[in-house]
Amino acid sequence: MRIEDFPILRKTKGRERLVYLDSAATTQKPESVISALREYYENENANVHRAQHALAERATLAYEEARKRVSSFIGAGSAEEIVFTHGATEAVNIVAKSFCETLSPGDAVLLTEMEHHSNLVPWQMEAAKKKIELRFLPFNKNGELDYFALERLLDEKVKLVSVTHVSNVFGTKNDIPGIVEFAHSKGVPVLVDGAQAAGHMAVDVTALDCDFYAFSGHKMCGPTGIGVLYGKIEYLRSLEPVMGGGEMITSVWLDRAEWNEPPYKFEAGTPHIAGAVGLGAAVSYLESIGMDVIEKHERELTAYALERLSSVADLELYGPREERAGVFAFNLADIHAHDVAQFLDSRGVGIRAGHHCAHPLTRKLGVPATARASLYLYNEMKDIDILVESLIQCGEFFKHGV
Ligand code: C6P
Repeated sequence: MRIEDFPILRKTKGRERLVYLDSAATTQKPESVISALREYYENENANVHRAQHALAERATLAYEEARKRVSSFIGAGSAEEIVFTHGATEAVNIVAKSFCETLSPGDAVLLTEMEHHSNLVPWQMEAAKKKIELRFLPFNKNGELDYFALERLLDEKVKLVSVTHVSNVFGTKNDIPGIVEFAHSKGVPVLVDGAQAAGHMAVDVTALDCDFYAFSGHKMCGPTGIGVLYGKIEYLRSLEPVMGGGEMITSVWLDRAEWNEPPYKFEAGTPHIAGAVGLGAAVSYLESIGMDVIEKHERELTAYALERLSSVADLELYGPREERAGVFAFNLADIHAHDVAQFLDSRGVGIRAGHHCAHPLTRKLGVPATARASLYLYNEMKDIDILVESLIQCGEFFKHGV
């Protein structure tokens, strides 16, 4: 719908334009984000919160303005609740490291079997250090969480739940309000990994009532290297910082230091200022279209893709048939997913193949890898037609060699 806003998508390969179906890995950037980065470096570049000169003031204003935009975009209570990070991965690591410091041996953290490594490995690292038990909510054959198992798994040992909003393999939209309500009824806070949700659907952390929400700018039209940890202010105030350095302190002596207020307490060192400005521009871009419009567009594309993909012979599609995002992991006959991706690339269609940084999920499916096509606001029905035609050709090619 908005291809003309994205310079990289306006380019053509031969006579054809690229059909980009790898937005779950990273999204393309609109002109307005690219020019915000350029504008920042040309007119405002300086370090933030440090110097008294005019440029430093402009840079600080731009950085803090971006924080306010992000805060309002996700419905946070205030900009203090927005910590800028490198991405969703760093955001989860901050909570894992800091929160697990408050736990005792024998305490448990509840995750799910469909987590991306970013919401699994940080917990494994802390669990090993602190002798914390990790528990996993299982998924069923449709790639949906077994919510009945919550009753059994979420007992008094569990001190935190951390779950993905949308699966980066199945496209499952998890019932976050239900999980939060149940966890809170037991006094347990919830971290949501929103890497595949933010920028695709309207996210309101206040309505979700989650305690932490992590996401990456580059998956929602923003630059790489910038992301967000939203945390309820009471948690950000009480948790200890995990990285020391400039910016995160108010006073330092040779033997000790006093921490700054949140969010600065969690932003040690010079931040990715231009990245934050670019993320602010991405938020403005998405808001100018309207998150409801984006969500509707993706819902229509997803329904169309489900229908078209089901017509491809020998294609096994993973994940739910309903209530899912535009992320489609599949295998085609007995052709290796990497071969499928390579064949499609030769037709100008970019998809991803592999384990999608979710080894335990892929292992449970019993396959070495899956191919994955993922959609965003700039995709059209025609892209899905091209994907399906290319998959049919791929099947024929590997069957008959033509
Ligand atoms: N998934 C994918 O192709 P970073 O790398 O920090 O921006 O995002 C990590 C991350 C966390 N959670 C989920 C659910 C994710 O999907 C991702 C990133 C990409 O699926 C790259 S592996």
